[in-house]
Amino acid sequence: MTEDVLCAVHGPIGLITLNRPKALNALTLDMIRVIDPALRAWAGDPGIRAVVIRGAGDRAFCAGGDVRAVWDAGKARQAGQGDGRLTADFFREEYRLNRRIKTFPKPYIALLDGITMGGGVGLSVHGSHRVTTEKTLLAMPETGIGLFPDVGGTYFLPRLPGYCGTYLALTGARLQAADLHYLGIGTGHVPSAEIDALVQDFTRADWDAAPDPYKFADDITARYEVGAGEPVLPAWRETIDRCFAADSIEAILAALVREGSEWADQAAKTILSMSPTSLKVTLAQMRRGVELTFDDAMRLEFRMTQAVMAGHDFYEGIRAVLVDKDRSPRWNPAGLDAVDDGMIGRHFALPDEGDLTFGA
Ligand code: QUE
Repeated sequence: MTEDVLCAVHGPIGLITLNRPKALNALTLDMIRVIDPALRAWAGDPGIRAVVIRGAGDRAFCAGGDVRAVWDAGKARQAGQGDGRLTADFFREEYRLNRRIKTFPKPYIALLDGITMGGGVGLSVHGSHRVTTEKTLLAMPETGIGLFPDVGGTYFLPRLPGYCGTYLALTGARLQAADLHYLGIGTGHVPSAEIDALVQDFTRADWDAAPDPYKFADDITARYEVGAGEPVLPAWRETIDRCFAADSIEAILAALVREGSEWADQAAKTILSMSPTSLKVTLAQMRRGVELTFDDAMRLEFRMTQAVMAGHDFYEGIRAVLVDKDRSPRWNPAGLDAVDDGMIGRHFALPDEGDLTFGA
């Protein structure tokens, strides 16, 4: 057992507390292996009316998956030590958990009171409710570590308004609460100082008296509701839709340069710092994702992880961002022109591991 996540019943509420505050509550395989069976049990327990998930500490909901541990396993395997099993098991079980949240038959309320990236987005975006605060900061930053926006990014990003999902996926842009509400990701906004009171209200509420538990969750949140402020995305929305609709990274960059604005120049600069392979794979992923069911999207992502684990940039990205922290990754291939269609296509091919399967 692990203390890194706490699953407890408080009256009608199943409460999940991600409990690695020093690691910004980054999600480990051990934590996944606690959360998934808890959700399965609570789904079938008539005494549980809703699930609330939050992060411990005052900084983060969840900074992502424990990609450092995956990196360690992959590096060890490359050195002929260990079987590297975590490089498949972590993603397989994380994506099954994402699906359990997507299909959870009761209100699932994520309290995004702090940093929410990658795997943390996967623990929240597929549920029914996301409460933001003035501390919420959400991003899908994986192109910066040689990965791609996974945990269901294939499904939810192409379904955001216009081409905002492609913009978020390629640039890893960090969004505050107001923009999350503009995009339809936020479902309520409360002061960070009221989060404990809100949790207590969820646990003390008379859910039996509520005809619609989903509306009831909103009504309880509304007791503390304040305005999330003014979003910044609307000002860039026409630019985003003009530029990020293009069908190649090179064309998106050219469109951004044509805009001739400070904002577009900054977006282009950010994109040029990301893994060229990740960028091209991610754009293909976004375009495929529009037409996929959730399950097909997760199967595709699992395929993509296994190609990434067999490649170079993930190891270099984690080295630069989380291990050496020099923030100077040396991508290989180093330029967009050197990433050919065959390399992209291999990311969507059936891996040795076989496809991701879903049990009962
Ligand atoms: C991109 C990412 C992640 C990231 C940084 C990126 C990510 C992730 C972490 C992270 C942060 C703090 C920790 C930790 C992991 O950082 O997915 O263990 O303590 O989990 O640029 O995708």
